[in-house]
Amino acid sequence: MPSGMIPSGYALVAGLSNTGKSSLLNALTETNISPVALQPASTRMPITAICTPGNAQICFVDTPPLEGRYAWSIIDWVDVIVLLININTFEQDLENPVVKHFLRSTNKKPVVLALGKSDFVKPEHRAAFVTRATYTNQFAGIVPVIPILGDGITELMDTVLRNIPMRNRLFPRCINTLNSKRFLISEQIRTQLFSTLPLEVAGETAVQVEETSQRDGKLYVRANLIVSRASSKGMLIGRRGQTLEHINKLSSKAITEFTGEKCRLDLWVKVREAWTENKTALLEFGYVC
Ligand SMILES: Nc1nc2c(ncn2[C@@H]2O[C@H](COP(=O)(O)OP(=O)(O)OP(=O)(O)O)[C@@H](O)[C@H]2O)c(=O)[nH]1
Ligand SMILES: [Mg+2]
Repeated sequence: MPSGMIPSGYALVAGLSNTGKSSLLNALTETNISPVALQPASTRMPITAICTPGNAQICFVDTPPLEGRYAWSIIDWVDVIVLLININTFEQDLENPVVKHFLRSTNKKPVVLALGKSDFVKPEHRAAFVTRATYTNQFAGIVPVIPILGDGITELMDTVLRNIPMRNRLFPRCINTLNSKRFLISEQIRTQLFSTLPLEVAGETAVQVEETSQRDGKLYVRANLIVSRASSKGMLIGRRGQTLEHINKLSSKAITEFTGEKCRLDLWVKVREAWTENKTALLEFGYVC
């Protein structure tokens, strides 16, 4: 084998909405890079995190739910697919037309089945679920996982690693993500909107990070929350600015946890009428239209 060759490649994390894909990416890469949320379809663009088990490199790609089209579009450039399906519903979910079609589209790439939310099943019963799953498809591995507790993560990592090809290093040693820091910070803020605002308003609010810099030993972030209707502005700000202050507090905490730097966040609310119906604005704010 030529010198310099190491296991280096991409692993796609795919699954139906709210199965725990972002939680899984964070557990695999021991980061908080991908925001986790209670409500479905919270991830809207891929989030990447590169980890280095041993001398290897794996770039995990967290994707929006399979019900959308993003995960499908990158099948061709990944080496392994981790399909995350909840343990309790895996038989029905593997019969779901979207999942079936996705599995047919994987072009013979190795697919590792991760049985998520395994805490819903007693530990002594999990092996039986794995056995049942082996009869459903030709998986490169089947691993029960509980991302929020870290259970099954080492086994899943080993299974993925076995399917990563040997090649020259794909990623420079100094990087741990392919996303920009501004984008990742904007996603941390965007996720907090969903736990604070009515779903409809949160869904129509874009986050645009305008500045990240160092000030007084802290990470300074200035961001705009862009609403699509003037009537939503008041809702975002709240009585005497209380709602905005709450969003600021939650977001600063999330950014600090993600970056490891104490954050000072400056949030501004702006109106851009009907931006959700404007293709240029959608692209500008990072949405696939
Ligand atoms: N009980 C339990 N909850 C989990 C587990 N993994 C994730 N969750 C929870 O499931 C919810 C969704 O988690 P996410 O990681 O955001 O799920 P996702 O698949 O990325 O969601 P979308 O991006 O919206 O499709 C959150 O409330 C998580 O805390 C698990 O193993 N067990
Ligand atoms: Mg997600």
